[in-house]
Amino acid sequence: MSKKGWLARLVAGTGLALIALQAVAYTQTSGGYNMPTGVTEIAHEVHGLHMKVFAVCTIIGVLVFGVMIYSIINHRRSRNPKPADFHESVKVEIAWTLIPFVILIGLAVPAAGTLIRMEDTRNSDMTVKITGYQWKWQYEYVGEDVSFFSTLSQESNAARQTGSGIDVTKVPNYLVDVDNPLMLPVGKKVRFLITANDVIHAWWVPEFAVKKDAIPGYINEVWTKIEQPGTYRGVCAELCGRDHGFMPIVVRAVPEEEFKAFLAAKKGGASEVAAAAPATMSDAAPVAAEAATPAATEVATAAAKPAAAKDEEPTELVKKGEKIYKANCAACHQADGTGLPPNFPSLHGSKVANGPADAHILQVLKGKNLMPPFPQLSDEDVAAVTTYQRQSWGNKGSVIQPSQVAALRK
Ligand code: HEC
Ligand SMILES: [Cu+2]
Repeated sequence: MSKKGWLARLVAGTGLALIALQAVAYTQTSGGYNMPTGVTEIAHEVHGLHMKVFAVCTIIGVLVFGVMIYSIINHRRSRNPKPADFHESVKVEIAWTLIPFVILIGLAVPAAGTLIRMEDTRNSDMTVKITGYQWKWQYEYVGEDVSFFSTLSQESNAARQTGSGIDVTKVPNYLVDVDNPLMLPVGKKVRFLITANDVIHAWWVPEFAVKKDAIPGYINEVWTKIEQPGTYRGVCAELCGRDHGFMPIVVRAVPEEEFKAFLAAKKGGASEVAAAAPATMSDAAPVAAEAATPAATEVATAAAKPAAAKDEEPTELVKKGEKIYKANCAACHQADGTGLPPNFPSLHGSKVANGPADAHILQVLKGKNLMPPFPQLSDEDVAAVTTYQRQSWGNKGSVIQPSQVAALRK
């Protein structure tokens, strides 16, 4: 072989080795190209499996491509025009059947073990029901009477609007931040029951190695046990419609004491708690006086009208409506109804909230321009939230009943 030929090989070989070394180095750094090592035992196992498979693939790749490249160069036609034509070698056939078989079994056995452990939700310390909506998550601490919605943070949401003029690189955790993170205790086995209310979503937090489809009508089970306190982020991993990219997941893992304090505070009547779980609302405390008074006369007329059996007491509607408003509408229209002009209009003296009921209901069901539709809200919820808007902030709109919403939904 000529001197030049060897030199070319040396340079090419060194180059390849350097690329390979760099790739390996990157896999070891977090935030590099590799998947995270994670903060749960399962995540570590998954990472370990991934590295094992990666190593096997690399070795096979180097061997196969090595032989291929060697053959292409050394058995090229210009050099050796008569190819060998051996075939039906029993030894070779046995080898290339057995070797892949052994490799696959060697990978499948540990992988199956991890899969079985992932599915084993027995002996969990607590359960969180996760429901996907277009486009938000609902978390319910089963048996604790605590539940709330978790939506894209107001900062990210304002910045993402077309023409917002906000430099998104300056928004902290842009598109991966929420208003109400899921709080979980560290060191506890948490079982998740995952479902959806409209289309298929998927709840995915890479640091936990948890990724499960959220399917309407089905409940999927999975679990986690977080080792270290911290904030862990994820996203919906199933293309679920227009705002699929805007329903991030944030989990805050805290020591058990802090978690208990959080639960207690939520039970102590944080407003969005009951809104998220209308079925469990039982307290019948009187409505805030300011919301009820301006509507008193209209309330009386509306109540006097002959109405369907399931019609709601207006005071109940306003009370429920405030909670639904805070959970679903306040991000844009603000808790005090003043909005964030110019994009999100104030509802004080709003034409829609003081105008015909149908237009108001349709705006909530179907959305309008920058305002998303809310088909996931029940008839009762829509009636409640629109009534709340029509009776608040000096507005003089009429009461809206669930039956009116039902009629327009068709
Ligand atoms: C993502 C932000 C956003 C959310 C959340 C939102 N809205 Fe809106 N809303 C808007 C925008 C933008 C408009 C103006 C739409 C237009 O006319 O172009 C609007 C307009 C309205 C109006 C009409 C105001 C007027 O007089 O022009 C009403 C009523 C309203 N929204 C009710 C609701 C209700 C009820 C909810 C919660 C269920 C809600 N909105 C949630 C963005 C939002
Ligand atoms: Cu989704």
